Amino acid sequence: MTDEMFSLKGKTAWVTGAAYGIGYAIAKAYALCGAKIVFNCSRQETVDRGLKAYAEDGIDAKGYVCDVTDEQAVQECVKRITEEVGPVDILVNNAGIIKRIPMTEMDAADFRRVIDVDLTGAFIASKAVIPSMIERGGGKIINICSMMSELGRETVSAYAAAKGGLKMLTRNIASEYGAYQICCNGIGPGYIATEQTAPLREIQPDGSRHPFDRFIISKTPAGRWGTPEDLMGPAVFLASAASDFINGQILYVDGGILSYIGRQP
Ligand code: NAP
Ligand code: GCO
Repeated sequence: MTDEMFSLKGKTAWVTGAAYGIGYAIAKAYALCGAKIVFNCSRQETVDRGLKAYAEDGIDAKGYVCDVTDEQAVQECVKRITEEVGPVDILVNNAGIIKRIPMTEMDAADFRRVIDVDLTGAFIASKAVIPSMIERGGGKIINICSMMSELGRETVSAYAAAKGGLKMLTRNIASEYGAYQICCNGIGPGYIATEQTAPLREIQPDGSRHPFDRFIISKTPAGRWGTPEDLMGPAVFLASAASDFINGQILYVDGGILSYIGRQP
């Protein structure tokens, strides 16, 4: 065993939705381990924001405007990535949205959009890279799942359904393509301080912490929100040769929240 097991030198890593937040941290970790970085977002301004951030971090990343729910656009994006950078060795299905609406008040269109981005998008992107991975003897696919792959809570029915489905898509890709040395695993972040969870951490008018913020702190043994940087090591591990015999697993990076019944009041 050497540290080469964790090297990503010469690999092309495509992290969807990696302009900022969790995806950006994962892509930065991959760059630090030697990978070539490509990412996509659905909006030009977000791609531009990401390119600026990568450049400031000294990372030569390529960004593409591509909505992961548009299969033709994804196929064309993968063709461009292959021509301009190289075949995708590592795919991280990170792009995701959430809509926090009580189920009985949620339009079916809103429900479908969350499922489309968070679940179907991962199917579309994975389908686009698997044939090339098979031809080249293998690859790594990492799906960014969630606490909501295991738990429900009020107002996140679509998101939980999508992330629960993403857990099973992870297992099914592992089952269907493991024989081709394709490893498909998931990372289940706990509550991470990003733009997506900013509304849950807003300081209240009286200067106090958001009730949900206090709730998560109490439910997390680590006593804090996670940061995108907490995901860097687990993501490198699952993208590297160090995890070649791990397939279909979800690695929860949650500060212990899933294991904890909660402090006695
Ligand atoms: P974020 O800050 O909201 O960033 C989401 C990224 O995805 C943005 O770059 C966004 O760019 C992109 N995106 C959204 N829809 C897209 C689409 N249709 N096609 C392509 N790109 C798209 O999210 P985050 O907090 O970093 O979370 C990243 C992933 O981790 C998500 O899958 C989320 O569900 C999951 N997660 C987050 C947490 C947490 O606590 N933050 C915990 C567990 C899991 P555009 O809007 O420009 O497309
Ligand atoms: C929410 C949060 C969570 C996190 C994450 C937890 O509203 O409950 O957004 O869903 O995003 O998925 O793992």
